[in-house]
Amino acid sequence: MSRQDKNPADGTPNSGVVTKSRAKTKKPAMYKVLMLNDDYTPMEFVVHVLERFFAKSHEDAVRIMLHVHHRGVGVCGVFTYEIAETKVNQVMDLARQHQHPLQCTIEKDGTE
Ligand code: TYC
Repeated sequence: MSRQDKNPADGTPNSGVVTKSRAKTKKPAMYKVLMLNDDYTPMEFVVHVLERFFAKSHEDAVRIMLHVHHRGVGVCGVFTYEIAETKVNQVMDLARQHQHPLQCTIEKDGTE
């Protein structure tokens, strides 16, 4: 029996079973970017925001905008915190530039 076949701690023989140990990687916490309805922001502007900052197709953007319009709130996407925060800032900055009251917030994603 060679040296490698013994447990270095106490010198007892190893089982010979090869086990793989992998460093534990944790998935990052994810955050939903939520869009809120209001009475003044034009529908086309919301669709544009969804296409530009959330890479939605025109059809998806219209669907999400109408969901928010009818239900009051909707999910634009799910991201790590830093990205979610950046998206919210981009949306709010553009809305402010156009003097629309559009509001966007972050909510921690429960699934994970
Ligand atoms: N309710 C707005 C309107 O009738 C449209 C709208 C949709 C505004 C979604 C905000 O997040 C929003 N012009």
